[in-house]
Amino acid sequence: MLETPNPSTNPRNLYTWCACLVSPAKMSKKPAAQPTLHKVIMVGSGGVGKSALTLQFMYDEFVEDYEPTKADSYRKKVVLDGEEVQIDILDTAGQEDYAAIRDNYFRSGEGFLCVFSITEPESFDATQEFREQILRVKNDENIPFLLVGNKSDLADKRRVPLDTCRERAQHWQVPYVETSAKTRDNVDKVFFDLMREIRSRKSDDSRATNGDVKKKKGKKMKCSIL
Ligand SMILES: Nc1nc2c(ncn2[C@@H]2O[C@H](COP(=O)(O)OP(=O)(O)OP(=O)(O)O)[C@@H](O)[C@H]2O)c(=O)[nH]1
Ligand SMILES: [Mg+2]
Repeated sequence: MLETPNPSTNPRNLYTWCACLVSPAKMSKKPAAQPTLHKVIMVGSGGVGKSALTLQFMYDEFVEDYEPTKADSYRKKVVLDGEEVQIDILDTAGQEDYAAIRDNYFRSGEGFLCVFSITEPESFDATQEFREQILRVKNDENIPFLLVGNKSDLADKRRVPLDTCRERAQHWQVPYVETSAKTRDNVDKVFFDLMREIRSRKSDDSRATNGDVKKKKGKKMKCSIL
């Protein structure tokens, strides 16, 4: 039969009992630092492969069936250039029925994978609208953003010329990458490249903020002398 430790009679049990109540993490003064979180949003028309890319990245599997998404979110720890970080992926709905709720989702994003299918010119045209909506909501021309031409395995069904895709990306001054959620080609690349852009953006922002704080502090001191 198992005995309940009695701290009053056995000093060894006292230690065990205390250890049960207070976990080592709580006993230490500094809480363990959480890995940096990078928030990525998948955007693009219905059926272009946003969910397939996300699921391939998350679980290394390709889903053949098409089930339109409402909104799904995923989180995973990854190692980005030697640093452990967390990626948070919000896979949004491409179907027009859900267009009205996009603003709210876009607001929370730190970086965007704007996906179209190289087999479907309408989905390429739609990237223009997605980009405009993102810039409007984020109010930031330099928001981390990749243009992604998916379904590169279907080269014989290609209907958006490579040059046209590159031109648009060049015009927007964003990277252009072709992926296949089916073969996994460039899947890791687009998520990792975007995280690098987000990381570099965050470090620029924090430098700018520190600069502002110093400036403000300087101004404050001047005022107090006057
Ligand atoms: N051959 C091929 N098929 C793909 C690829 N990516 C996605 N598909 C297929 O395209 C269909 C639509 O993919 P989804 O990932 O569900 O599309 P989605 O962009 O998430 O669509 P919504 O959720 O409606 O916005 C599915 O049948 C997928 O299997 C790809 O790279 N190659
Ligand atoms: Mg989907």
